[in-house]
Amino acid sequence: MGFKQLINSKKTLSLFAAFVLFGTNRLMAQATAAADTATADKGAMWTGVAYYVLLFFVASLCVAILGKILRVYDLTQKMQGKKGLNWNGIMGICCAIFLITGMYGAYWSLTVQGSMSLPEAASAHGGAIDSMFTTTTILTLIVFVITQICLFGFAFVYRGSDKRKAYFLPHNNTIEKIWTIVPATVLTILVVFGFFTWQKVMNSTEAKGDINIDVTGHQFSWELRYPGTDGKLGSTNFRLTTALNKLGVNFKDRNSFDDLSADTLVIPVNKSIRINIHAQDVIHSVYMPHFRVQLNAVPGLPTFFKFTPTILTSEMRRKTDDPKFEYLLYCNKICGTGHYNMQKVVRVVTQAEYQDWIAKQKPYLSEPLKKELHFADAKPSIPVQAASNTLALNN
Ligand SMILES: [Cu+2]
Repeated sequence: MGFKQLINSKKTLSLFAAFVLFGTNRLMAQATAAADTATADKGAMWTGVAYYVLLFFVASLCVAILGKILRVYDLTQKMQGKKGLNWNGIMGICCAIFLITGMYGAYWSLTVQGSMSLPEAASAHGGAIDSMFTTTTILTLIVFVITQICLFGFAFVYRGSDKRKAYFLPHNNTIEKIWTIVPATVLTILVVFGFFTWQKVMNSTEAKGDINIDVTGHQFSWELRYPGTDGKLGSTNFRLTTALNKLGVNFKDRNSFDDLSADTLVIPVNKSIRINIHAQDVIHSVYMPHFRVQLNAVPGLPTFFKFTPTILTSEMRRKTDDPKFEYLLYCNKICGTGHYNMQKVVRVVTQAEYQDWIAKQKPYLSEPLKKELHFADAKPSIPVQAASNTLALNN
């Protein structure tokens, strides 16, 4: 195929189109990310795109040149009456090389990146999740190794040769049975194992925790609400949401009077913590990897997760040899541009430290909110504007 034909061929054009689209995508993504930092990064962005475009063309050119050289060599050999290149042999050896390098890559990924996957479990149910994860990983790893060896090993060992003829195997019931029954059995065991583990973790019959905490997600932060001395959280209604009453707490419910707001999710060790999960705009996801906790926060659909932290933050700081270590609550749903920054510090403390901390937290029902709601002890001078905003409360 000549150079003109190469340029004109549909395949080349569609490849180029896909590449341009990919480049534009990259450009758009970078442009969004760089929107805040304005023009400063623009130079770097264009250099980045140009670099990848150039790299793609150089790599394509190298492959094309190598292919042409081999083709010319092959034709020359044939013209001289020789056998030419043994493509079956080359492809077979390529498969063997791919098998060895691929297996090494998988081993490297498992040992180097695998150790980064999950930190030590710091909750009572964490062990059960981990053992399920390990069982699944070991089983899939065994299947992966066997299938890869069979796939590329067979392609190498039984590569095309003039000395032997391929065996024609149209159908074999025994093989069909084996490769249907074995995976079905293994998958059933895994699903049933997972089902019982999840049932045990969620344990909804004993839904009430020692401490109930409301965790509400919105773009792009988490709001926390703790119960006061009565241990009960007041109800909420999204219609009551105002600038001051961010969570739409219903103050007709007396349980809400002593509720507290907090900046850090402080929880006592070895106590059952129930977090009530809410979302105010889009779907977010409460994710605390150390505690093996993850549950979506869906607008209009309150959910909860109950767990028992078992390792103090101070103990974890010693274990990780990191004096600044903090547990974190992340958002695990890509919920918008500020998603990456949507996190809250979680601190596991002793019961005494928790009591000290909770005593210092500010009431959710702040003075300005009392004024907005016309509470008896608030000053009578309420602006007309604010008063009209409270109409929704009487619905
Ligand atoms: Cu989010």
